[in-house]
Amino acid sequence: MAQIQWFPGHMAKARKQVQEKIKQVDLVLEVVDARTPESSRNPMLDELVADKPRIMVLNKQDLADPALTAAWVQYYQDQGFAAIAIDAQHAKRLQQIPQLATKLMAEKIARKKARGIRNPMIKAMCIGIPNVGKSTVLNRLVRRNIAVTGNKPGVTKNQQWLKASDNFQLLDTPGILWPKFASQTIGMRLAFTGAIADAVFQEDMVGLYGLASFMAHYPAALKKAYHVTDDDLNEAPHDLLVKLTKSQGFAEAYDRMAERLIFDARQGKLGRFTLEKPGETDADAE
Ligand SMILES: Nc1nc2c(ncn2[C@@H]2O[C@H](COP(=O)(O)OP(=O)(O)OP(=O)(O)O)[C@@H](O)[C@H]2O)c(=O)[nH]1
Ligand SMILES: [Mg+2]
Repeated sequence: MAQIQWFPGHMAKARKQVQEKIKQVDLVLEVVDARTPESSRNPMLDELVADKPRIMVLNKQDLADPALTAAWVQYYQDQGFAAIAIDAQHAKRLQQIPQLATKLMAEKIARKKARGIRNPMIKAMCIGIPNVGKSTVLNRLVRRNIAVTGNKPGVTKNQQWLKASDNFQLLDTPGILWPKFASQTIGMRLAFTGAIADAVFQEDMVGLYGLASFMAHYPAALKKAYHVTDDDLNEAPHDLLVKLTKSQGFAEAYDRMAERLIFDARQGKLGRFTLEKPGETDADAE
């Protein structure tokens, strides 16, 4: 899988742009998908962001498992980050972001005021992998739909400054992936939630990964959506995929059943789910 080219030229360019702009900003909003918080963190960004103050924004919490979202917020706070879970499609709680930013910048703001700057500007850069909702978060913060958004990776093509208020400015950036995932599971999680273009992975592999996860952690969702029985849940994931393919009317087109499962999960039709737990290794997950 590492051979597949999902790190096209525009991502290398986006990375370079972040590197250039990082010096101009006071803090960083790192947006992750609450369904895959750790897998949706780009390890390259740690290096780029270095010691800039950072707010971890766990977005799409409306789609994620609430108990696990709370556990993840705690996990990041324990690591010394400011962290907040939000649903950027609704403005609720979003104002906590400028509040947190002001708190993190308190010393710097005080220094600027002491130098006679009456209303110091806070500049924040929004970073993260594709499709986690960076542009949607920024549109909410500026209360206008300026940044283009869309439910596929790679919507934002260029950096763009947006003004949230007289003293809060935000930089939208294109989503950046990294050239090689540490494990296959990370790739599967990102494909299942739509952070990587669908064309990069085989649907049946991604669907099978999703099915196995739901069998292990959210069996009730499968029972409700596809009338899966307790006996079915004892089958190997592959056998259940074959069975579902038939029962859902796709005959032997396993890829179409896989596609359906991925689609339903992304739409929220299988309920709220989170694909990883704090402290769990990929080996545990596999
Ligand atoms: N359910 C749900 N959907 C969201 C949320 N935030 C964003 N979305 C949707 O997720 C999709 C991606 O949002 P964008 O804001 O375009 O994502 P992005 O991170 O800017 O993506 P790139 O520009 O491709 O890197 C869009 O269809 C949004 O409507 C959220 O909190 N909940
Ligand atoms: Mg965007």
